[in-house]
Amino acid sequence: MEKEINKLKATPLRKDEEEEDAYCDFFKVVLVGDGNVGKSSILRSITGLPFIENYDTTIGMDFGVFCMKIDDSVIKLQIWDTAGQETFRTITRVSYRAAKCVVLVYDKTSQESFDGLSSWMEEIHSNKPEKCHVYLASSKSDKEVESEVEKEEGAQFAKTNCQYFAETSSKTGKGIQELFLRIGKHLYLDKKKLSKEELSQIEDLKSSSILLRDSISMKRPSPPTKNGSIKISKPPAAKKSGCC
Ligand SMILES: Nc1nc2c(ncn2[C@@H]2O[C@H](COP(=O)(O)OP(=O)(O)OP(=O)(O)O)[C@@H](O)[C@H]2O)c(=O)[nH]1
Ligand SMILES: [Mg+2]
Repeated sequence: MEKEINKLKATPLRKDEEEEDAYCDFFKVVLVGDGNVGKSSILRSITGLPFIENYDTTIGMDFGVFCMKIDDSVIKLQIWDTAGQETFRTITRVSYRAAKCVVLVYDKTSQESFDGLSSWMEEIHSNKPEKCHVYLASSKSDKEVESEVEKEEGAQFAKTNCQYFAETSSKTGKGIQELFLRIGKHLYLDKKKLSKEELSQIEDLKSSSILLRDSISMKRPSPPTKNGSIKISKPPAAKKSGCC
C-alpha cells in the first residue's frame, strides 16, 4: 500500500479551481487529542486561514474542507476539529461516526500530551468505525528549543499503534499539507480497491448463479454399471388398478 500511495500524485485545489463536472469524493477526517495541542490551528492552516497565537479553546466542534485532485478525481476532505477538553468528550465521540481517518494530535512541547496517547488510542478504538485509519501528528515543531518529545518517540509510537506519523507546525505550515494529501491518497486508493472488490464480487455472484442454473437444468445420468455402460432403468410399471 505504501508504494502505491507514494506513486500517486495529489495536487491541492483552491475552491475556485474545482471543476464543475469533475468526479468528486467526500471523506470525513477527525482531529482528536488533548486540549491546547493545536488541533484547531491545524484546521486553520490546512484551510488557508492565518495562524493565531492566542489560545481560544474549541467548544463543541468545528469543521473545514480541503480539496485535492488525484488522477481525474476531486477528493474533498471534510475535516472535523473536536474539543480536546474532557468536558466535551461525549460530543467528540459522536464525531467518529462515518469517519475514514482519525488524526491523533499531541504537542511536541508537552510530555503530558504524549503520555496521554495510549488512553486516546483506547478511546479511538472503542468509537471509530471498523474501516477507519488512525494517523498520528505532532504539533509545534517550530518550538524546537522547548521540545519535550523527540521525533523518534512519536515515530516509534506510530509504528506500533498508527498507520502514519507526521511532524507538523501550524505556525510555519511544515508537514500540514503533506499530511492531508497523504490522507487523501490513502482514502482514494481504498475507494478504488473497494470498487474493484465489489466488481469482482458481482462477477463471482454472476458466475455462481450461472453454475447453479446449469446444474439445476442438467439431468443427472444414472450411475455407470460395472462394465462401464450406462444403465437405462425401466420406467416404473404402471400401478395396476383393479378391484379387490
Ligand atoms: N508555536 C506554535 N504554536 C502553536 C502551534 N499550534 C498551535 N499553537 C498554539 O497552541 C495553542 C493551542 O492551539 P489550538 O489549535 O487552539 O489547540 P486545540 O488543540 O484546538 O485546543 P482545544 O480546542 O482546547 O482542544 C494556541 O495558543 C496556538 O497559537 C504551532 O504549530 N506552533
Ligand atoms: Mg481547538
